[in-house]
Amino acid sequence: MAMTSGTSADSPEVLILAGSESDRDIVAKAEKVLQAANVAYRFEIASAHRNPDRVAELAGRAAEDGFRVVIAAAGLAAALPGVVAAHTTLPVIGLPVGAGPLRGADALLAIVMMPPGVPVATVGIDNGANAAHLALRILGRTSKPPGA
Ligand code: AIR
Repeated sequence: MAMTSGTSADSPEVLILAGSESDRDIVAKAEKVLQAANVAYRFEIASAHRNPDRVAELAGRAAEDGFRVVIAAAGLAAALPGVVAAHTTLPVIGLPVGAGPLRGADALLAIVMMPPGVPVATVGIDNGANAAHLALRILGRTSKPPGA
């Protein structure tokens, strides 16, 4: 189901954050995989640069809210996954979005180059499906690649 902000079911285990509504199509690839696996998630738009307090609040209470893993999608100077990881000890999966003139190379490097002790697991540019597959593995669920 498509959500700009909302929850696919009670007690969602996956929190999906995106820096902008413009990241929606990439996030949809992750949602599709989670829906196929029957894993509940909540999706919110929150930008590390435009709404830093909101990001800190969502990430800071994610564990006590019952989430077990966070997927954070952003393009350009994609600070979101790293900032989320700074505010939670939950595993964070960074999803670089291929926005702007550098087509995601900027976001990929920003997301993957985290300082020691504050890890972010990073998937390929625009690879929303792999972000969800990795989340499923962290949750101990099986996920099959297409065609398997
Ligand atoms: N972004 C939003 N706030 C901080 C960043 N890095 C990213 C979004 C999106 C891109 O900037 O994640 O990929 C463009 O956002 P917009 O809202 O201008 O379309």
